[in-house]
Amino acid sequence: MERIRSRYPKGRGLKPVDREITRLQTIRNIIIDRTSFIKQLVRLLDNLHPFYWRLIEIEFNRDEIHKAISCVSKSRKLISSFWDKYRFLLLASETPRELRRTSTEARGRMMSSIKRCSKGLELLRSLVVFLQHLPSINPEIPTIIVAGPPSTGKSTLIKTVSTASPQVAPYPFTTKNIHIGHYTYKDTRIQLIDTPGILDRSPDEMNQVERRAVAALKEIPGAILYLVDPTPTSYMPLQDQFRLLAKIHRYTGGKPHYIAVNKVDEAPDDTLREAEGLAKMMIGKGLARKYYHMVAKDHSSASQVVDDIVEDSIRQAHPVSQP
Ligand SMILES: Nc1nc2c(ncn2[C@@H]2O[C@H](COP(=O)(O)OP(=O)(O)O)[C@@H](O)[C@H]2O)c(=O)[nH]1
Ligand SMILES: [Mg+2]
Repeated sequence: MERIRSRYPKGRGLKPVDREITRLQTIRNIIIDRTSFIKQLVRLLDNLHPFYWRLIEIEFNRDEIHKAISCVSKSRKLISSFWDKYRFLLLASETPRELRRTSTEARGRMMSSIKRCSKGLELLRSLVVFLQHLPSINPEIPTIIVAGPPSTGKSTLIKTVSTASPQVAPYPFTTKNIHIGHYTYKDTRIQLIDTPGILDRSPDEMNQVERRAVAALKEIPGAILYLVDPTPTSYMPLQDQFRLLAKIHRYTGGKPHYIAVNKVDEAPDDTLREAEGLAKMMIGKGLARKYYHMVAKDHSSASQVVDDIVEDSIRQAHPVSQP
């Protein structure tokens, strides 16, 4: 509305009828121009992966989004049809009074048709801003989501195996970041995701937003790699590390889970044996498929684990098509 006011042509030197037509055209152009994002937005939302929808739905109501879009689309059509209709009525006006009356009516109808959508436009504006700040996770490619208590070596693993340094992106609606690394196994491009502060603690301790942000990860195809730390300086006792896996599993279920007992270069033998026993128990309970020993700092050890997970889970679910 401000834009319309500031760009409203004075129409000096024009015939009254031309002046009114120019004014109407200005209103039409501004509204159509400023709402043209709607087409792109519709195309984008139509093809949006469920992962991103789940994130959107943490803050936005899907029905309200669709209502806002339909309001704006309808208003755009109406405004175009008003323009078609009223420019002829303006030309056909026989008296200055009729010209003024027709012009006022035309402007009023255009403005009110878009004003009806002002709440919706507000909503769509924040949606667009939200979409622009989404982390660049590609939910179409096989993904290993790295989970586990703090200091178990998640970031180290991703750094060791990634072809480039991992990207860090804010995770919507949380204060947390998401780290994304890339890896290629034979012809398969793999994405590795680390979510510090999210998959490293019990969902019981999370607020609702964080829990829903975790739940959104369910929509990404792939596997969960759960790291444990069997060294004496671990962040939490070994038993608790495995208990946490069981808790997280409720939120990440549906994907194959793998356990990597990390830092075996520094782990005492008895703790390693204990970790092995606990890992087997988890597999027995159906909470994990396999377990590995790993040294995340070591490239060959880390990539062996990742390769095996790819072999075991991801390639079956996403067969690589022949070129
Ligand atoms: N000895 C040893 N230390 C490791 C290994 N992997 C990671 N670390 C160390 O463990 C600490 C925590 O690792 P980090 O990757 O930050 O853990 P995160 O909190 O799970 O991301 C760091 O000091 C790493 O250097 C490993 O395989 N062996
Ligand atoms: Mg980390």
